[in-house]
Amino acid sequence: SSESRINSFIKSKLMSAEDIAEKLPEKLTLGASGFTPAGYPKVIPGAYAQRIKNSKNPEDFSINLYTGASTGDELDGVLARTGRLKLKIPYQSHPDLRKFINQGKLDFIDMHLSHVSRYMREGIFPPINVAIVEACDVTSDGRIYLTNSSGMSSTYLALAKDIYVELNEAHPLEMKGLHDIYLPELHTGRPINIDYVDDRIGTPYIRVNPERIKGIILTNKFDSSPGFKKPDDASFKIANHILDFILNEVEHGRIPKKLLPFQSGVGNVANAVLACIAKDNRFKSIEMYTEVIQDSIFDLIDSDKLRFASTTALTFSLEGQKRFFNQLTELKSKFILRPMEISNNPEVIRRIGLITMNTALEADIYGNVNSTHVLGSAMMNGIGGSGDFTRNAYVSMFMTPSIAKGGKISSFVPMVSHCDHNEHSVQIMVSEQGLADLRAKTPKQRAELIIEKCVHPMYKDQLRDYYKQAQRVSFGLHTPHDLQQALSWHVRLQQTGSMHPDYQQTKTKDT
Ligand code: 0RQ
Repeated sequence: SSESRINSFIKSKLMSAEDIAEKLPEKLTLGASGFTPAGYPKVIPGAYAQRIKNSKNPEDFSINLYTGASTGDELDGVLARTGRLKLKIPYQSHPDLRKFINQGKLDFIDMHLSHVSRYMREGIFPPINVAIVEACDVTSDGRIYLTNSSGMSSTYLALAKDIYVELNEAHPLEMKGLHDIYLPELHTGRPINIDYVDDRIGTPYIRVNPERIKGIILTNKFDSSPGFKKPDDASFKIANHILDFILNEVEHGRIPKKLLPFQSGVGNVANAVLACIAKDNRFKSIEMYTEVIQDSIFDLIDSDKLRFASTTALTFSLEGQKRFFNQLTELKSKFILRPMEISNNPEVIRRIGLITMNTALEADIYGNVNSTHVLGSAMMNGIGGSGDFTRNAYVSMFMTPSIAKGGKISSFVPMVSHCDHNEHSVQIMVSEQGLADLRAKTPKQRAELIIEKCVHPMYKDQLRDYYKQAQRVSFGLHTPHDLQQALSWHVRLQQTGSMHPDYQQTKTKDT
């Protein structure tokens, strides 16, 4: 109950959100808890935005916002809409943020999540003056117990001059113990001692000097994660190709019978894979070493297949959060939340050996993947952890529906308009059409496989024609390209609204 949670230390620090907002500097470089809409501060940012709104000189304010990943509207959205947000690091997916970034009004640095902590600690970014974290408990000796995500909190708390805490009583105190906080030393290169997904190497809390905690507010709010969207037909087809592939690898002894831990990105397809594993009797016990766990984990729990899940965030719908809290006693032994420097750490990923599954916006015939930039120029969300996992995976897979926007866009193109994951890191390509195993293949063999297995029938001939033409005019014949035509599909999309030559843009009344 709220009575037992509020110890004398917390009581001595209690403030209102408005009072805290008044104390924050006008030039604010904020390190906030939260990774996806999970475990982020939900009230103080709104109070600060209100202060800016009420101010006679709003242009005196400027905000740099550092988080774990994207967060909820109460942080990312609210601060974006002040118009005073100048810099966002390292990931976002909020429509308002995205709009400002693509209008060129907001700086966004898109980076591998595993690099963020080091860059921050080395002082490469403008220094943090304030950290705000959501916690479920704070002790008088300065132990802070986080909520639904770990993200960057340990780094930001270590670096910030002033610390403010949103003590969120929606989270049971039993959350204490879920986290395993450990930050590798800089420059020493000592091993991070995680050999198995369930190894613990740190503490269940972040310890700070209690004098740096300048204020605490009480809240009682669930994360505003979007509801759980049921996977669509294409996602289930992709999932089934992936399961068949994994079982074939087991048969050939390349993946052990007890499988390898999975990493999976967010979204439709990732959820479908877990739903299919839950239903498929050939899969008995699953481990996850990943950065985001979504509601689809409940399918594995209900089918008694979840052995263990290591993550940096629990991104549950409202129902999912309630269920998790209700079942915390039994579920706690199956989960660890780690700082994102550890959940995404290349050393650990490589040692454990992961099957990674991430989503592409588009891929080219040679297996280069664009996960971030529409038409090479407009930021979607960011690379997030997909690069950390892909590059270091035991088996790295990329999945995408073969077409987007009802067929106006082919997800498979002659040359990607931006490259996040290059041909050297991408091993398996999957669409609802089929799966291409690109390992130990030459570029030309990869092109033939991708065209044959992954491309939608409405774009197959067009891509075959490109590949033939490329072989005729290419400068070199190792990775043939027709440089005049390589980005012509994107140019056509920008000019006509579709990559398909037969598409006639239907003019709307107001154009
Ligand atoms: O837009 O809904 O308006 O039609 O992109 O596409 O198919 O719903 O897929 O939600 O899984 O997102 C790559 C963006 C895929 C995501 C990306 C349009 C499409 C739709 C979304 P509409 P889908 P998803 C874990 C790991 C990078 C970070 C990452 C992502 C919308 O997975 O951000 O993996 N990944 N992190 O219509 C233009 C194309 C398109 C296209 C699809 N070629 N051109 N638009 N769309 N293909 C998470 C973290 O790291 C925190």
